[in-house]
Amino acid sequence: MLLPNILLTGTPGVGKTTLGKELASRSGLKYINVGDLAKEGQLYDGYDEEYECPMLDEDRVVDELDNQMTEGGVIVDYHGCDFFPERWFHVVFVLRTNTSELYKRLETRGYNEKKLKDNIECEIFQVLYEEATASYKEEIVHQLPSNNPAELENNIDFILKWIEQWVQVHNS
Ligand code: DAT
Repeated sequence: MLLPNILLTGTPGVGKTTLGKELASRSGLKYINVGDLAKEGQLYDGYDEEYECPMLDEDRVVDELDNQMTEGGVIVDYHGCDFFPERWFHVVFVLRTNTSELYKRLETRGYNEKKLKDNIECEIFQVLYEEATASYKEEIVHQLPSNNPAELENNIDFILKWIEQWVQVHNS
């Protein structure tokens, strides 16, 4: 059976992981968190002194995932998308969260002032939405609000329906 690949993107803290894991358990698709994958495989290339974090080796991440992506049925979670091959994804969801709510979530994570400010600005200036529309056909890029549990439920329902339709169209 043909299954779609879904990209969940957006500023850190908008709820990609929460949504991705729930979607995977309800749809049977496989969930992949690119940050965790890189950590497990040490897919890094250098260290970012300013942000005090290792830098992703994008080419190795792509190589690592390519076979699975070609097979289909994968939900990918990452706060970036311009280095993934365009052919990988059938749909892209950019989660969006209001500034005050996002601030609370990131503060809980213990982010320092600079990291907090940069991530809030990233959301205000819709950096990830613009990256997504620059990297994929606009008609496959959708923004979803992700401020509260009701919106999370709506997003799950919406994406499950989208998957069901895609599967019907591509397997008949
Ligand atoms: P991300 O993977 O985008 O970094 P996350 O899934 O780890 O985000 O979520 C960050 C925090 O926000 C976490 O404590 C769960 C919470 N959260 C996620 N989606 C939410 C929603 N729709 N409503 C309320 N809280 C949410």
